Amino acid sequence: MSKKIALITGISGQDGAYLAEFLLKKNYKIIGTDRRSARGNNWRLSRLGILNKILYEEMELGELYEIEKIFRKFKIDEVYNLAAQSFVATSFNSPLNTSNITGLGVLRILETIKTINKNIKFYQASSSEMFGKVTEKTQNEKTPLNPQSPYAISKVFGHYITDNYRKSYDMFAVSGILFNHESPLRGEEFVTRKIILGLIKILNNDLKVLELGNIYAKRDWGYAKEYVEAMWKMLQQKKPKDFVISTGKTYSIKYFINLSTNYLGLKTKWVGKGINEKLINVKNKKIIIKINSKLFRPSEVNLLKGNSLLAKRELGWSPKTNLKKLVKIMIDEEIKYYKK
Ligand code: NAP
Ligand code: F7E
Repeated sequence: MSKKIALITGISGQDGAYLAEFLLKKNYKIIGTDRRSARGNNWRLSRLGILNKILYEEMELGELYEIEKIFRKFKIDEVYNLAAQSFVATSFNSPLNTSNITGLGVLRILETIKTINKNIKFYQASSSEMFGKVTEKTQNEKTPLNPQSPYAISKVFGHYITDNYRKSYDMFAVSGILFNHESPLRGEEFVTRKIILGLIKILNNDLKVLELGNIYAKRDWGYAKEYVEAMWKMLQQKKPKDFVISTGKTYSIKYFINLSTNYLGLKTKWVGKGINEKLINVKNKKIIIKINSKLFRPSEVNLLKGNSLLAKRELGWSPKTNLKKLVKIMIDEEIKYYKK
């Protein structure tokens, strides 16, 4: 039997790398798309040892003709649309680009599938950020969306247009509403990796103080390597359906910092309040973390906590790694690769 062909947009990102690793083990042929401007940004695929096992094609999600070219060249079975301007903070400074890529990019792919081959299965990377200022204590597939950033609004567009193409054109198009998922392959701008890398830099005297924004926001953090399996499972269902993927637990950024300093063996103490709150290294009395108001977002999502019971029931998916274990995985690998 010939191999199934999966197209992964955003192959150079965290999820693209783990998903490619996962699908290769399932004997898929992988076509990974990247941007001309980012060629060479492939450290994640190198680290997983799969750099040479993927067929690369250039694709800028803003260019319809580049998308169509790839869909005409290969007989694709499954598409995983992971490419996006994915950093919420940046979306406030680049709302037009974010809407064009994170939002309209989804439509460009759906239109291409509709025109070229409606049998291609499509996965859209939707996000818990769409729940925004939450209207329910835990969020599931039926919770109303209330987005708070250009990023989240673009994801809402991607989410609804996927739903619309599924219903209007009888396409197998689904969205996974994934809550925050982290790993050693997380981008350095996201708060978990920023904290871990920052603390390790401080321990190595490469940084004096780590600056953060709102440390009281709470997130439902899972392990990215487990979340990509749920993406695949969604495309193997008999009928297309959307699923929430989450751990069901929520913790503040401050709690994440405390777990990290504990695991690193740092004795620390929080002092001050609000903008003056600081984390002190008890041993040498130096400030390790301070708050920078410039890192606050114009509009914040204070709390996210998912309910993925539907995924457990219908996909047989549930999270396995708790936050303490995730911190250990991230710190161990950060230390291993630090300055290599
Ligand atoms: P990531 O590490 O930031 O990766 C994003 C990918 O998109 C990168 O490969 C990036 O390529 C690519 N990209 C950006 N702009 C592009 C453009 N104009 N044309 C083509 N490709 C472009 O994100 P991630 O954490 O793996 O997340 C994967 C997807 O899931 C994203 O859509 C994200 O919004 C969504 N999501 C993530 C989470 C999470 O917690 N990680 C949760 C829910 C949803 P470059 O290397 O060229 O920048
Ligand atoms: O922020 C707060 C910040 O940037 C988490 C993306 O993958 O998950 C991610 O979006 C929280 C926010 O992730 C800093 O204000 C405080 O409340 O790690 P983050 P995010 O915005 O939740 C969702 C599900 C996605 O879909 C996105 O693509 O941490 N925070 N101080 C900070 N955040 C950052 N980045 N940097 C700080 O210094």
